[in-house]
Amino acid sequence: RAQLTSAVLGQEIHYFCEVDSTNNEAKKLAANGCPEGTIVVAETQVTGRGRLARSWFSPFGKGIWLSVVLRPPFGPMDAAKCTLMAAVGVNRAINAVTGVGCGIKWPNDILWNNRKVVGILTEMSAELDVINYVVIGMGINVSIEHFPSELAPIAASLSVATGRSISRVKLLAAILDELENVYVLVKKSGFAPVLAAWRKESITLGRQVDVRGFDRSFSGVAIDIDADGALLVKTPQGVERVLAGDVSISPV
Ligand code: BT5
Repeated sequence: RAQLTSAVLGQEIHYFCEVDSTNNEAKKLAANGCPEGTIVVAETQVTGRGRLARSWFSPFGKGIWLSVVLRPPFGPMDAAKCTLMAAVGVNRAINAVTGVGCGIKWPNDILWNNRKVVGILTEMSAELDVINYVVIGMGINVSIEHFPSELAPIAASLSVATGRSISRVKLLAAILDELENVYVLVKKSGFAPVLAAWRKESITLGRQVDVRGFDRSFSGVAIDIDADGALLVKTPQGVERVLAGDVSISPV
């Protein structure tokens, strides 16, 4: 705590050596009324999760496995944009602390050299049109040198990207600072400025993409995100709007 400079995020810290998933712990704490800004960090996760019941590789001491509890004053429709907001904050912190050039892939990945260094999983609890809490889970690969074979071609860590060791405490402090900055900005001015920042840091826009949605698949050029954070993809049939799904970027 002494090394953190954020005002609200990280005021309450729950640190675990081992946990099932920091998002699960954060959701329990949030449901029990923990204050906004409470964070959960762990050295390793036994069942770290991605979206759609995928697993997240979280080796001991080699990453920042982090969840942040927010109690935002906006409605459930805006929760998906929290992922984009978090991506902007984390990307800024990474680029500031490590100097490595990372970019954001819609909606929830930060990539270096086409390899994933960060995944973000936002989960929410809401009643009618009021958000009870949002948990933003972030997995940041800091010093993983060896990935399991299925991840080796698609994943990377920051120490490998930069060729030097990275202080997890420094990076965590920067992430909480930057996340707090973007969150304060959203509360003050709405999502438009943060979505504008997202566009600048995106590596998806302007690229040929393959979209695998829940019920459809197609290809086209990613041209923009709209005010809801949905990806707009231009296809020969017209512009398709993708609110959730997986996108792969075709090699140039
Ligand atoms: C994500 O899902 O990228 C969200 C990951 C969120 C992880 C954090 S860690 C702290 C918090 N607690 C949790 O339990 N989760 C959050 P998705 O877009 O569905 O991507 C998942 C896919 O990424 C997997 O199917 C693998 O292909 C790949 N993957 C798994 N572990 C990885 C890693 N460490 N680095 C890079 N890619 C990985």
